[in-house]
Amino acid sequence: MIITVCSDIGAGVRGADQGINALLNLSKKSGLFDQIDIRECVVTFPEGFSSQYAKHIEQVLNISESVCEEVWDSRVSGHFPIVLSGDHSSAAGTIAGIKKANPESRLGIIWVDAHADLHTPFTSFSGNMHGMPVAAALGVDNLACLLRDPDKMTQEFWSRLKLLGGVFEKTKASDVVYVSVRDLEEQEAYLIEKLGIRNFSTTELHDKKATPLGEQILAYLKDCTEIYLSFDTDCLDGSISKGTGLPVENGIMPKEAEDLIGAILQNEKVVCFEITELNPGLDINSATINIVYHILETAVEILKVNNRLD
Ligand SMILES: [Mn+2]
Repeated sequence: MIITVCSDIGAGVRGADQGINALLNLSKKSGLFDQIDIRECVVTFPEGFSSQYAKHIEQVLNISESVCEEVWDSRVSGHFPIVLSGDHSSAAGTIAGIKKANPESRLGIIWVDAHADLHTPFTSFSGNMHGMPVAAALGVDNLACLLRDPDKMTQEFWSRLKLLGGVFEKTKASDVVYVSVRDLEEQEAYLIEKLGIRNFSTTELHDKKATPLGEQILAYLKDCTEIYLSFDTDCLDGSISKGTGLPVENGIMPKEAEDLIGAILQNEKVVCFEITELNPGLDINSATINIVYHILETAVEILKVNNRLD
């Protein structure tokens, strides 16, 4: 099942909501999603509360609730949801939906991204919500790195975001794996160090090669009963990821991304895959779109072969 989340409200640079249609248009031409159910999350909520500490947080919460419900419904009906989202803030909803469908599960998270997305309204300088979903999933505030003094309303909405899906701590830091995270702010670096989150660097990926690294990541998460794989377009090398809000050098090359995603999706513990932060308005000659579409194609083919996609 495909679940779309056409929102860019959590990003600093707007336009990632168009990335979903770009992928859907290519899929129509090739028939990639023929016979696959496509569901659309509700994203048209009124603007609501917003603050400099957490921009559009009420709308992000409402959209995340909608994502949570769709992913939950998909999981309890026995489907494998591929989530195509605009900005990465939606992942708080995706993770909540997976956990709500199976609260007893030990959920592992593989976060392939240039950024750790580990900020909170207490530590974020920009207040952009797409930098916060991993912190929300872990249920952390990171008060040791207090940079901001969010108002009561912001704190209340943040608490609700952390509690999405009815479970406070959706995953443990030891069950989170970063791949290619390389653009860290000091508050995030502090948490990664303090919580001991494993970050497989781009150099490790280049050296070990993508397929063995994928297997190593799965071995690292061997005690998890379910795994969520999140792919942020900006994990790709800055030279080929112009079509994303925050391109960063020293990233993943297309073939590596395909092989890595392919190796991970072979594991049946993986229950959901998300692709996010594709911004066609910034893309030159559709280079990034074509790369991301090819990764999506690879993922769909593997899941189809394994009879996991319908
Ligand atoms: Mn991200």
